[in-house]
Amino acid sequence: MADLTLSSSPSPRGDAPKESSARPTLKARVSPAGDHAPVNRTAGAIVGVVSVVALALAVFLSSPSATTAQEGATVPGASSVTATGHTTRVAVGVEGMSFTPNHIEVPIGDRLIVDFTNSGDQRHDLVFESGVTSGSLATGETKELDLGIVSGDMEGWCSLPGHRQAGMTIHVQAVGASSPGSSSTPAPSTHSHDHGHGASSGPASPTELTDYAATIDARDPVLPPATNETERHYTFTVTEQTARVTDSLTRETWTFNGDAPGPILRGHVGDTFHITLVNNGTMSHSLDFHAGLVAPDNVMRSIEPGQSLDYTFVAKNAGIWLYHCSTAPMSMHIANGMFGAVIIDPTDLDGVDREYVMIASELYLGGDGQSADASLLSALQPNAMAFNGVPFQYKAHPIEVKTGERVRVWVMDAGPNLATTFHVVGTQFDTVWREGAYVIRGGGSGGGWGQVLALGAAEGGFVEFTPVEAGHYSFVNHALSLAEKGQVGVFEVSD
Ligand SMILES: [Cu+2]
Repeated sequence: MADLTLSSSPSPRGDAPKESSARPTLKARVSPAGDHAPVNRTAGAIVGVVSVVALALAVFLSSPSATTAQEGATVPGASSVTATGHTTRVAVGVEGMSFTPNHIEVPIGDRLIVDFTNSGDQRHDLVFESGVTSGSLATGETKELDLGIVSGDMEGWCSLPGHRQAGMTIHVQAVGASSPGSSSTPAPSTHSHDHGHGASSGPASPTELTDYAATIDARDPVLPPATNETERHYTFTVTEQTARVTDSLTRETWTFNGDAPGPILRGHVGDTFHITLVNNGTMSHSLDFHAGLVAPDNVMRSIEPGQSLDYTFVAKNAGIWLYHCSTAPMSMHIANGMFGAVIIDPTDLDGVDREYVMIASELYLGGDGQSADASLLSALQPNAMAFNGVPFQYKAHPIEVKTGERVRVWVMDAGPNLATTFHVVGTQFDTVWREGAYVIRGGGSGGGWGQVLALGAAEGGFVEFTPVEAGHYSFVNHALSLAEKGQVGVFEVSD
């Protein structure tokens, strides 16, 4: 069947247009007065020539300059295209976040068929710039993609959010193609799009975010005490939906139980957590509980839409432990909302009057209805920041506290990337507990005082303080450019 012989001809680039004499050829030219008599009249070759001529003419007619401007496009320069009558057939698989192979050389003029098998560990697709697509394939599924007559270099990629940026690209090189007017350097990526807005606020300004936060109910920041059962059962259901960010902007979110962050669980050292993960989304998802000490292999595996898995762990140690989806690219799954926390109380936790939880996270807002912008995400450049999922929500809806009340705030930095330095303006912390240990305890009784709980991505802890005067006490990520993007709220303290 297939002609799997790949051309060994020298580099086609930089050569003047010339016709190969090695094959019986049919030549299609953009010239309206083609004068080349076919020498090989197989039906397939004729169809190929007709379609190539039609395509070339369509491009030529719609944009006379297109034939020289589109490096790497499916239609080559204003030179000849040779239909060979051969078919090149290539099997493509997936390994991690790469296609294997990720580079295919095809003699120009061959018909290319790709047998794409998703041999990865989660759902993927394969899309070519011509529009040919496999659709989303589960692990193990195969789809034949008929790319037609190859008339020039061509790019392909996985279109699931973040997958292309994580490395899932494939390049089809048309061997024997000539590219008049082009240099010998490869065509540049067509998707290195420029985020030239620098320090601007991106698609949602702080004012727009705050105005929108004022129109919705804030997520309740109160952390209820742990209940007394020791066997705890929860179902985490993954869904994908659109969430509003401002009056004029929505984003795609992926969530556990419909909200980002997901459920905040709380228990005691020694409790057993029985989690059932249900994937009601359209792509692969998974779950990683930092609160558990288990081999990741089974419980943290990605599951398919419609599947579920049981994940049991014993909480052996105190902490505010992150959980998150661990399907690649993890940064994308977390940035889209797949994170939360499990709080396991230290055995010597003091009593307080008020107890809150703040989950810090980053938003990489792209176009309306889009999931996180993969370029901003890769560059660690969030354009909005949140406590408990919504930028500015506790600025728009201050948290009410009385003077003299002792306040504890648990803080988890869900990231996915940046640090959180949690500070409450106008207070000092008499107690700071970070990652399993008291850093400061007792304040005035000799234990020192603190101003910040500093947390890297996935770190957590808590602070305790007592406001002594009525007023408005902002709490911020003291990496202040991040506070200004939404990681700011207010304790409204009254007598
Ligand atoms: Cu996920």
